[in-house]
Amino acid sequence: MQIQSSKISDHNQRHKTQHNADLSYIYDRIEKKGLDPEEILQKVGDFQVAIPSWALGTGGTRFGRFPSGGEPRNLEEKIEDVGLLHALNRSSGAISLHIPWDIPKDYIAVSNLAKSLGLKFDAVNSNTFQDQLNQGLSYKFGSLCHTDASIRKQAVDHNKEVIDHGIKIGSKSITVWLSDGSNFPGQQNFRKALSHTLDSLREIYDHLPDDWQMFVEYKPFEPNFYSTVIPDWGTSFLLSSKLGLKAYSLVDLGHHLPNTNIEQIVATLMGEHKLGGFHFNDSKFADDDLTVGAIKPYQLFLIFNELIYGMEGENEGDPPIAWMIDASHNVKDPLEDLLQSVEAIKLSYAQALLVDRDKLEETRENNDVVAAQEILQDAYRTDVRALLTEARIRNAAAYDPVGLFRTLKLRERLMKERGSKTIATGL
Ligand code: LRH
Ligand code: MN
Repeated sequence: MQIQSSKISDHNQRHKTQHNADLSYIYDRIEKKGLDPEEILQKVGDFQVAIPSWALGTGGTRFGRFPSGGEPRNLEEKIEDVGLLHALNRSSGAISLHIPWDIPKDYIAVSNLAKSLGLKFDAVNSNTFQDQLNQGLSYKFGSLCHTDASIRKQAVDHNKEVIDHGIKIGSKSITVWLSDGSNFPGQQNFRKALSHTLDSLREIYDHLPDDWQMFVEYKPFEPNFYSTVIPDWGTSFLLSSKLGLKAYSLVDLGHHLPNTNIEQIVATLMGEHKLGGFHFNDSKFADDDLTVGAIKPYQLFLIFNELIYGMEGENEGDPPIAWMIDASHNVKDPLEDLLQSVEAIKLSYAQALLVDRDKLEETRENNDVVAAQEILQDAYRTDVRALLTEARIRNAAAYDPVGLFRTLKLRERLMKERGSKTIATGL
């Protein structure tokens, strides 16, 4: 399913007057700050977020799953759904695949379909947190860390296969998240588990093409509830530093214990040139995988404040950071949820671009704490939504993506096309 461009231009035309009023407000605010609205608009327009292939259907918890209907039944329909998102916001220009949930049957056809929708393939994800039907040995007690060398080998081979799939579709990075850990004191030898994991990651690292990256994703708990082999940024940084220049840490916002200062972790990893990418989502308690910006929007702004400090400064020469969403939708329409998440990410980026960095540095050097907060919160409290809207309209996308998704009854059309009981592979 594709959206006729006339539907989008008619929609935008209907909102032209209101939009122009909103736009002149923000242009005026930005110029008063001595900043160039066009320069910021260009950066906002160019900012693309990768959509997770495993979040195009409704997710669930162990307590239940409530499918929304019209979910994609295969990889091609997942790519089409990301194509719909990209047509509506021209900001979802990539898809991140999870293997084996999304093994392409026809690499050429899948690549051509993605290209025809203006999509690239971001990081591919391995999966040694589940046992597949045709799998010889179980990952019940771990994978890359396992006490049994043949199980470690099976997991290493899987990750190499994931890289090979990625090469065939033009991806340039692999994300390795390990559920490996233990549920009880005494169950695991922490030292052996970590050294096995490092040795196994090194074998996978050596399989990377020269222009590839490996993202080491950390998580404090779940599915193991006593220890996780890679629980925090420090362990991920340790491993990615020992592995080499192609290895980086990946920050999943939901993978932090309550009240963790994630923006400080971002600053530290960037300072070491080891921040590779993000899994954006939001959370109240744990790895809730909620809509980005739904719970802690100020934290997201503060994270982008640190990101821009690096991107426009000491990290200018670094490889581009991988901007990816990792969310799960229990009660929202998956596509509406993803549209809201992309919007929230770009809002925080745009707000952070309004921070007067030189003035902020000055207040910090003078320990003028009040003035520092005033500078940050003035940017955070600036309504930049019209800037994002203008960037969309200039890229032939929709004034109101969620609004148009509903007006065009896209979910209803997907349900008619695919059925109301279809369930997408994924979490
Ligand atoms: C683990 C995780 C990881 C994915 C999975 C779907 O919680 O964040 O990034 O492999 O979710
Ligand atoms: Mn993740």
